[in-house]
Amino acid sequence: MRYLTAGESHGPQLTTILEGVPAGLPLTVEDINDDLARRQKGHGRGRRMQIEKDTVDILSGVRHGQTLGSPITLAVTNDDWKHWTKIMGIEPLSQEDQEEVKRKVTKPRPGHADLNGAIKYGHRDMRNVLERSSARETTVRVAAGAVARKFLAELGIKVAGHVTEIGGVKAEPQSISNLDDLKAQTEASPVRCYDKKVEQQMMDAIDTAKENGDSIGGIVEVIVEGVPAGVGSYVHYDRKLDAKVAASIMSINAFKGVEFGVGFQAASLPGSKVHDEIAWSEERGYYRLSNNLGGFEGGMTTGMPIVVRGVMKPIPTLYKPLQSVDIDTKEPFQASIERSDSCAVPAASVVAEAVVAWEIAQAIVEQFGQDRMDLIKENVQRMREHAAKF
Ligand code: EPS
Repeated sequence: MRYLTAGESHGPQLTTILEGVPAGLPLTVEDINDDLARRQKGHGRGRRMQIEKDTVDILSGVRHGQTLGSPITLAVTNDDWKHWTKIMGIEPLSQEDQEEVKRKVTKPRPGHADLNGAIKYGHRDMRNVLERSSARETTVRVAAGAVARKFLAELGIKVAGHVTEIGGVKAEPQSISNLDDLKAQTEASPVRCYDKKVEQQMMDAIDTAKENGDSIGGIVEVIVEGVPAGVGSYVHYDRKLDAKVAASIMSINAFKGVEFGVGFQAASLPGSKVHDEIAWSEERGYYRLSNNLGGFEGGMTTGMPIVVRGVMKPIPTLYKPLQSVDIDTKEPFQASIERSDSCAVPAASVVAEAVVAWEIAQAIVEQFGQDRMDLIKENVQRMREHAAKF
């Protein structure tokens, strides 16, 4: 399976085409709209989210509520487009419009794609960069991920994401034994955090950042339960599933690092405190006595929950001026921007769920059969039985 996305932040719509989704998967717009609505929420979002009411149109690949195996096209309309029809118009500009649209973006924001993208593609108007590098694009990645989540649910695999840290305020670590409970708790939280004790502190940190014209980042965690052991491979660098999951997290706008299980703490722990001891029971088959490695050994799943975290830097579009250089005049200036989110970590946890769900679904389709949902189900079941008896 693979997908491409297209669309500018203030263009008419965002589109994704999903290729290779097996035939026979039940799919409706509700399956996708639920996740789109979840991505729009979160304390710290800016005014744009009041303009948009993200819902999907399924334009191909589904008939009578079932996938066909043909490419699935998903589209989300940008409601803000109506305010940008001239600036973002598709047709060449008329003489009179040229004056209005002349306001080129020549002042790159530190930390954003603006300057490097402009140098790379030769754009003297950096709007040509920022429109596509905007995190608005994650809308359709969440739509693609919702399809993957539906596929995984058919195989008894659950995916949940949550926020563990915002602006230095950390949730108390607790062992998570039930993803449905986690989902219920975090769904009710404006910062998607299970720890009620720090929720308010996180919101205060966001409010303070906003008052100061600043932004803050944080850490999100995604947990995937029910993946059979042995998905992925150790035989080649590009078949290691943990590497693919890591890349998917790093591909989310503003993400700067990834860890699995105990992650970077492993640097300071002895091997005896890191490696998960192996046990076997009639009921569970093989399992680990701990899950410090976050569900991966040797690029393959262990059958334990996958636990992956990503760190998001503060959003670089700030009200607080930062030093930069105008690309036309080469004069230094203090960048000051009008509209942005002060924190999008809660929304990013929904995006992280989506990209991880896609990678796991893609690995399963590749390993257990490509075309038909019924055959994939049988093959996954066979693999589970094989692992239990092994
Ligand atoms: C973004 C800037 C803001 C965010 C946007 C990402 O949009 P605008 O420039 O229209 O105010 O709201 O995120 C979304 C629109 C979204 O759907 O998540 C940026 O510069 O990356």
